[in-house]
Amino acid sequence: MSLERTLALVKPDALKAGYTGDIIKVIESNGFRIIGMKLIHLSKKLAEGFYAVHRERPFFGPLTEFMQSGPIVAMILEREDAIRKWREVMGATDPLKAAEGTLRKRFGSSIQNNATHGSDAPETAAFETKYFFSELEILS
Ligand code: 3AN
Repeated sequence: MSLERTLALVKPDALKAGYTGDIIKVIESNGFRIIGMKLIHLSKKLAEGFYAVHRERPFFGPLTEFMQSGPIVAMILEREDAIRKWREVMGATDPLKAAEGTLRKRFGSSIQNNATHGSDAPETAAFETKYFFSELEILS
């Protein structure tokens, strides 16, 4: 299988609680190469654009409010099967249902405040990596 890229976010809850270092350690120990990384504080508008696919969902307002409540770390991760593997490392969306040892189990506190984000398919990974990074900011 060839190398694949995915977008990873450390969400405001996890950054505020001081888990960024632990999360990066897990990323590196799982064989991902970090090829882009930045610290950002999203505006409400940028948070809404990022989650536009969810705009009809009842949790859209609270979710975008949460995502602009504090700074986040955005990263592009590269490895074989990166999209599936990163979602496995993060665990289920709901920390209560996430497997033992996963990031959301360890660091998430609710289905909304679930510590990390990962793209869910190649098309979303392409959209999401471009949303946060220009070509100049990505290692080759
Ligand atoms: P995932 O991030 O696991 O791919 P999605 O794409 O279904 O999950 O949801 C995007 C984000 O929306 C989640 N990471 C979570 O923060 C939030 N979310 C999803 N479902 C709910 C829900 N039922 N209530 C509140 N927030 C939710």
